[in-house]
Amino acid sequence: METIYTEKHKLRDAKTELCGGELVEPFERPSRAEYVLDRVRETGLGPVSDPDDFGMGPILAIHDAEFVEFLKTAPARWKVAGFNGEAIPTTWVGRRMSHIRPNHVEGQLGYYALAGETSLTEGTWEAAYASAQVALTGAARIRSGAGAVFSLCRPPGHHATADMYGGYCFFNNAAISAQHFLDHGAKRVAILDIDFHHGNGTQDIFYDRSDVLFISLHGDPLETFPYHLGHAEETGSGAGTGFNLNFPMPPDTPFDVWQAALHKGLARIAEYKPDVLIISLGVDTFETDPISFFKLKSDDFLTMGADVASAGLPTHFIMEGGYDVDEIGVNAVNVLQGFERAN
Ligand code: OKP
Ligand code: ZN
Repeated sequence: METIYTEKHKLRDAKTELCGGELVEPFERPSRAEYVLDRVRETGLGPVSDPDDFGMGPILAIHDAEFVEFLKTAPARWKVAGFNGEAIPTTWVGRRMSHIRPNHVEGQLGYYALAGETSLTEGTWEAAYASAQVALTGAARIRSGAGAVFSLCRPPGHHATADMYGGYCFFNNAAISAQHFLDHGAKRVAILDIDFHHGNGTQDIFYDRSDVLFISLHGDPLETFPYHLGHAEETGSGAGTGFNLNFPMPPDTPFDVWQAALHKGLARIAEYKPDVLIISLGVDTFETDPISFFKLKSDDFLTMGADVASAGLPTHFIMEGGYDVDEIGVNAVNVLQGFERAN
């Protein structure tokens, strides 16, 4: 399986994450992608290629233009405003408050952030742009006939909505890839999100549409990030009713319970008959992930890959989360090897 990768992810190198009232070293750090790349090379998974440049068009097919411009300019504007640290929101649009966009950069952070842990820094926009190009290149490989491809995206994307960033995400790589397939002849795309966290951004982007089936397995939002979306009752709206499927699961969920949900998701995908399957691949379901609460073991990721292969679809793996950095390479590549061995 080919891997798409660029070093430009290193431009996303925040010094701070707001965690438990402290500013800590971000969990979402450059070494994550390095470890995954090392493991891809060590296992001989396949060639590693640079992304092509598809420009802004496919990003703007998903994201609001003013939001994109905000992400690009906010760090410099934050400095001009006289702030010395990294840009972190200090306000929210609370219930019954106005959705008029403020002029001041601090107010715009509150307007565009869906969470407060993610600092905006110089270089973030360029890294997020490159990450989206990695996903688009992976999509193009599938369009030209590859059965599977691994887009080693960083920063991740599944929490980003059309006009909100947060949860370490800026551009929604999976959504950008899905729309790219649809704009090039695909009739139906399924996105299966197996990151520990609910893919609220992807769900939100496609919530009222039937041309993208979104399925997410995740920690129950009553207990964990992103807290405010991801319940089982969320099944889509309007034309999209029935095309959104959530499997929230409680703390300490072991692999057999998780796998039963995976099988239900795969059954729904088989019924939907998509032209292509996108996997939002997070490995923060791992038992020692520092910010998550499932109990999957390294070998379970091999089984998971084999289960995904049983769908028999062209499959675009897009990297999302995973924060036990020492094991992220083994776990992510286990999914890909499990997939390949089953094919
Ligand atoms: C991104 B992805 C740590 C809390 C972290 C944000 C988690 C974002 C996860 N104190 N909250 O889904 O892996
Ligand atoms: Zn996650």
